[in-house]
Amino acid sequence: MSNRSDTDDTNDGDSETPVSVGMLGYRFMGYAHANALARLPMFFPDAPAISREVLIGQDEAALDAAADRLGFSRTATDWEAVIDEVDVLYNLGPNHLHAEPSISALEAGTNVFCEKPLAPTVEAADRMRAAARDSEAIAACGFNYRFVPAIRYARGLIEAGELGEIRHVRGQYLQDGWVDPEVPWSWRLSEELAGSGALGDLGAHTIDLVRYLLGGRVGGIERVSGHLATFVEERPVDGGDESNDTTDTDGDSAGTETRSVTVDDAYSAQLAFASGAMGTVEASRFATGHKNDHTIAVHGSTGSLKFSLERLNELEVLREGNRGYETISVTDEGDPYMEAWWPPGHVIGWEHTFVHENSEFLSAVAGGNEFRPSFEDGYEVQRVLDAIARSDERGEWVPIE
Ligand code: SOE
Repeated sequence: MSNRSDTDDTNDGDSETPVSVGMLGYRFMGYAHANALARLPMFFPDAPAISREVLIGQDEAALDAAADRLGFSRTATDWEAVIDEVDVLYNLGPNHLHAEPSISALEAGTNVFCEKPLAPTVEAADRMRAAARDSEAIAACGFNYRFVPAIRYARGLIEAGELGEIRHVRGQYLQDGWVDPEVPWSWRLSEELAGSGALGDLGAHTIDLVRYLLGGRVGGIERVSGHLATFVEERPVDGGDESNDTTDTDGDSAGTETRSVTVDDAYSAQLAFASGAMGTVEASRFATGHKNDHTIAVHGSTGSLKFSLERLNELEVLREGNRGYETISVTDEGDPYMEAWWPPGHVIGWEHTFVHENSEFLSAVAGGNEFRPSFEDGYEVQRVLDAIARSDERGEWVPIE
């Protein structure tokens, strides 16, 4: 791997020492975050300079090619050998690899950005948040939908009391990437590797948004009633490495070997808040016709709001006294993050949420400031996911433990 001079995302020859980044994982989330790092100097010049130092993975050939495309100076196949050589470790690996590298990095004083869900289990998430508490380093959990301008705008309306007393929140995360039973097995279908299916992969986002938007206004989730379902119990194994993320492969299964699906393909749950407010949340990987359809609605005593990721530049708001919803284009200069991009009305996309998230996280690292969502937030989400799964097993409401 040749060393490169163009992998330092320095800001206009800034003399500051770049924040060095090690990135574990180089598929879907690797591209999302490496793209975000590359955009920072141009659109968020106040963010610290970044050096894309080392890309970490198992398959050396794939790793080399990925390092070229993602702009990393070198590669490594052993995360333990490099976690104390960088300022930040991005842990973008499969869920079962979230705990150990993140904990080791924090113990070495290295800042950590770990993708969601924080861990496959609430026990592992608890160990991760304990390591973050014991470390001076910053520990972030990758709930990128907090960094959608319309979501930030929505939170401002709720916080300002524009909706009045909160009565309902309802969230859906609908995809259909697994409807075809021939889509090969992936680590995302294994309870041992992922922890859960749609519940943790998609539901984690929704539960985090519920917490982020409603904050202290509903007194937290007290108990839940959950239902999980698996529609396809076996899937073909493709020729690639078993941790292949099927969303990244061509989906052709080479042989006749099959492997069991040991997680949910869909979940639904009811949430009871301390304030008496009600929540209804669900996610499915079998919502035929829905590609990445994350929606959330909040209904209060004097108003409501509705957000859809498929129209992420807009927010539908019903204000007191109006007969119907108004559709607000959250693209004005004064709207969250929008001054970094284009004139009003020039819409942004899914990938921009990662640029916003990384600018905030890396600025917090450079300034030694708190960053949210943290490992504490990731742990609180994991407690809710765990309760939903326990409720499904018992067939009754269960408290958050
Ligand atoms: C699942 O396909 C997935 O990639 C999630 O893992 C991501 O968190 C979500 O943003 C998009 O869908």
